[in-house]
Amino acid sequence: MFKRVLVANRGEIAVRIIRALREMGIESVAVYSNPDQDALHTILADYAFCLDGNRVQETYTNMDKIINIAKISGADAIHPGYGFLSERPNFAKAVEDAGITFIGPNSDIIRLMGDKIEARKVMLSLGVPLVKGSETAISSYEEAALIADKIGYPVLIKAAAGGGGMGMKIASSPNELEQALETVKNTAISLYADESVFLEKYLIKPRHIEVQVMGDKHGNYVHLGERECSIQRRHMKIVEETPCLALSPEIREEMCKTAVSIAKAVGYNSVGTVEFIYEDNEFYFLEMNTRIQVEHTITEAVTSVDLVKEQISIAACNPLSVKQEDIKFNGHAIECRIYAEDPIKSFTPSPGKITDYIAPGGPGIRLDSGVRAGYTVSTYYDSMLSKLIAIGKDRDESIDRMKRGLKEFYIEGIKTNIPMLIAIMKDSDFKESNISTKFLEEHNKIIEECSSERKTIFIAVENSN
Ligand code: MV4
Repeated sequence: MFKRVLVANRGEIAVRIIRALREMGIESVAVYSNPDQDALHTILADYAFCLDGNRVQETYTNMDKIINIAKISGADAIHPGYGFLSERPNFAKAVEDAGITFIGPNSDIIRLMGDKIEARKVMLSLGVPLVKGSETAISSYEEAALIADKIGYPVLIKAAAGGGGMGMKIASSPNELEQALETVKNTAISLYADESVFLEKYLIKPRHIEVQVMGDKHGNYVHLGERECSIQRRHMKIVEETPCLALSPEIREEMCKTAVSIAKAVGYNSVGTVEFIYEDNEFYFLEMNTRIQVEHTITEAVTSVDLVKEQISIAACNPLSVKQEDIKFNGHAIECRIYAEDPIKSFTPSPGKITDYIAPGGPGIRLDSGVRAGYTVSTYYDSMLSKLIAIGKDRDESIDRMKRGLKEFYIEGIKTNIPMLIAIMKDSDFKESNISTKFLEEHNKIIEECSSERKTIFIAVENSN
């Protein structure tokens, strides 16, 4: 096992990783930017190194500096968390080349899954269901038009190097195709320096369901069930839950088996997630994420498997601690992401100092947070502050606990999306799990209620924020 691990991240996930390391008897090394000098992850780690001298925006992506600090501090592994350097094959490779263990799958798998066209080819060869579309990169407008005519509009143009909703554009009819193609190509060049794009039939109102998998370095593979992640806004997930009410036991089994077969086929050796879209009782592969995900917490809640400890242990060449038949699914879990956003300024980031802070607790509540009273939220980083997880014997109980936890959560000094989360929990369609990726677009009243200055809402905000 490792003696000391550098955590190349910040916020709640850095805290989450430090906690796992401490339970495992491994020392933690934090890195931090100037604005994060008194952040929770900086305080909680056994050692902390300042990464100043860079533009603060680039601090946590400075590969050379981070690898250097790992060497200086005597860390034998680096945990990248999510975002930042977590899915950059060149970073994973550089870490390995420096004689340090990268806590994640090997760099070849990260590279493969980072190329959505290559990933599609692998899935095609494995017989994994794919949305109809191009099998290779689109080389010309004429080729795109031909494929689009064959599969029918609307179509979605996606960047090969994209993912998570970045670099995509819908063409609803032939006359929008050329423009959409140009736009995605240009975005792809400026964001990823790679102009490869592909095309898929656009599913109008799917659910987004993903399966958690794990593989070790000894050829063992398991799944840990699915997560329903449909409730999102501008590609930012807001609420996730497990299990997904829409799945029959048969489809769930099929989806989880498919995810495991993908992990096996590529020799996946870490924790990972296979993303699907689901519509009309059919699921289709979207992408595979090779990192620990934000919403891993709900899977932990219903399986009692600690995914971060497992990820660290796998990287240290240990076999998985569980076999498929040992994994039992208990109860229902929901995660709400707490963002520092101002609802009356159309949910733009709301930076500032947290002047008072009361964390929710009690039965069935877990809070993973990167902030505390006295901490100043800056605009340099993602505006997600915390994740509130509610666990119950069934979905109704987890919803009741979530509502209660959200009302207890008191964050003074900045605006948050807590009122919107409470409105979602109270919504009748949500209660019936009548949801899709279009949920918030179709429930404008949830957003309007939270963003208007109507007195009733303001009382609610004042009392329960
Ligand atoms: C799609 C789609 C509909 N049809 N592909 C967005 C994130 C990226 N992983 C792929 N995404 C989508 N791909 C086809 N052919 C709809 C989405 C999508 C979405 C997917 C998951 C979660 C939220 C989403 C919100 C809007 C669109």
